[in-house]
Order: sequence, then C-alpha cells, then structure tokens
Amino acid sequence: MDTSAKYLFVPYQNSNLGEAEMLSESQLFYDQLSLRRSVRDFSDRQIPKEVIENLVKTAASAPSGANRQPWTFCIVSSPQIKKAIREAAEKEEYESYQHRMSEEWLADLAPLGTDWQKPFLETAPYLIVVFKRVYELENDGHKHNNYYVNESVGLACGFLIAAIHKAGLVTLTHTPSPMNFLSSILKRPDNERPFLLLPVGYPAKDAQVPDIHRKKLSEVSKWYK
Ligand code: IYR
Repeated sequence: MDTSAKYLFVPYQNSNLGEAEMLSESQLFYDQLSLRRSVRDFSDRQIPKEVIENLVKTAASAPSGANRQPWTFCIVSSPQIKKAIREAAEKEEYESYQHRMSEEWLADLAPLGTDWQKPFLETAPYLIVVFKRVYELENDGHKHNNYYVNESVGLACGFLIAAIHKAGLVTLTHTPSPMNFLSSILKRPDNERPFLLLPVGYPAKDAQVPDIHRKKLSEVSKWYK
C-alpha cells in the first residue's frame, strides 16, 4: 500500500460573512442554543424517520481523529427493545442511587430531582444509543486502532444534541453506569463500546425543567491579549 497517497484537496466552501452578519449570526446561534435544556418528561408523539436521519447525519459530520468516524448510532423505536433497555437501565440505576454513588454526588443531584426511574426510555419515540468504535476489524483480522475516540464521539454527541434542539425536539444525556447491557441488548460487536444514550422526542405538554443558570462569560473564560 502507498502510505504517502494524499486525499485530493479541493477549495474550501466558505460562507464568507461580513462582520455585521457574523455578529448577528453568532448572536442568533447563541440565543437559540442557550434555550436548550435537558428534558426528562417526554411525549409519546411520533417523529418522522427522516428527521432522525437528518439528526444522525449531522452528528456524523463531526470532526474525528484521522477522519476515522469511530461511531455507530443505534436508533431504537421498537417498544420491546425500549422496554428491555429501560428495565436493564433501571436495575443499574437503582444500584447506583442506592449503593454506588457517593453522598456528595447524591447531594449534587438532589436539586435536579433525578432518581433511578427512567420512564422516558419507553415514552420517547426514539432512543439513540451512541457506541464508540475502539478499533476497526480488517478483513485479515487486523485490529486497526481509531484515535481520540472519546473526544471524537463526544464531539459527535454535541452536534447531535444541538441538532435535536434546532429541530424543536428535546433530549437528555442518560448515562446508566455500567452500561454494558446496551451491547448485549443491541447485539453490538466487540469493537464497539456504549458511550451515551439519548432519548429523542417532543417534550410532554406539562414538561418542567429546573430553573438552573449558566456561569457568566467572565467565570468560564480567560482572555490572553
Ligand atoms: N446516571 C444517572 C445519574 C446522573 C448523573 C449525573 I452527573 C447527572 O447530571 C444526572 C444523573 C442518571 O442518568 O440518572
């Protein structure tokens, strides 16, 4: 194999905004994304499959180490599989909330009102279960590593969450721990590990969110001029 072969390089398609437009576009994007909230109360209203396809294509456009795109998005709408995922997740979550999480952790979560029960895993019309691909198995059995897998898949999840919000839908990042049960329920191969579980749907009519606030720009940034 010629390891020096390069991609064909093509002109970058720049959106070429003027400064005024740049200011208004960046403000608009901030205004929109800052309205995003983690929502736990879902409606069972259906979503067109094409919308989910667009969301996943957006996620899969994220940057990744050596462009190896080390992700698989499992899109679950089967009520039986959602039920199996809920039952397994709640079993782990019950253990976590009862025995595994520290007092400090539980105290940090208490104001958010979360607990081991995860009805949204059945109510939401779709669950997107994101798997990271640690390596690719080549035809000759060689395990070809992927790079910066956590960073890459984390970025893809960020794109996915932003796309879900832009579509007027809601999600939350559910992190059952441990979550190997997702590999067995979804019959994923050995090179894939569960990364994040995102229910996707409309918010329930009476959905409520905690009145949290974001840190100020001055608290989260340091400028080096
Ligand atoms: N994995 C649990 C607990 C949990 C942990 C954090 I950190 C949160 O911000 C919220 C919940 C769960 O999904 O409920």
